[in-house]
Amino acid sequence: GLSDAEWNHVLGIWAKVEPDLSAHGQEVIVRLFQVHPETQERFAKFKNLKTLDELKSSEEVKKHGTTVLTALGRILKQKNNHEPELKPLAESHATKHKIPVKYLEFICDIIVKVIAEKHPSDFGADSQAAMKKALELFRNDMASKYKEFGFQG
Ligand code: BLA
Repeated sequence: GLSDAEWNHVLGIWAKVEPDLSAHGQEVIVRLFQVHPETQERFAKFKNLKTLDELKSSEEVKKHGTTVLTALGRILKQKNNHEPELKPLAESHATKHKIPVKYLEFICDIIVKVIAEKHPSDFGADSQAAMKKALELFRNDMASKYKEFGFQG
């Protein structure tokens, strides 16, 4: 788990992300699709978006980015007592969307990078390390729940 100091880092930087959650979320999704195009293919609703311009100007992409970071924020705020939030997410991702754990790793790495770019002076080495640890916990718990739902991930 994370120490109290580490959770303070995680929730401290999250408080800086939240006022502009949708811009962060949009950037994360656009970057995910650019760096790992195979991830975009998982979204029936984004199949029509071909160019970077189209991705950047899509309200639906922005909306999905907001959904993702809102859910992640709720989970982080539970400080690892996230079972009630995590379970339905793991279920939909295991049985409906079928999202490999590898893709969760891709998006988590991008989330850290986007926060680092947008908040260079508030997201120092200790905060980054704490956030990476929290996201690793999230991913590991998703992976073990996946198995309970019969998805090897
Ligand atoms: C949908 N993803 C969702 C939803 C939530 C999240 C809350 C809507 C409710 C649901 O279907 O369960 C949450 N998505 C997250 C979180 C992360 C995230 C917390 O990416 C990451 C921290 N889901 C993934 C990844 C992909 C993904 C990596 O975790 C793609 C590579 C796909 N999520 C995905 C898809 C949907 C979805 C395809 C359905 C989108 C739709 O058609 O509306």
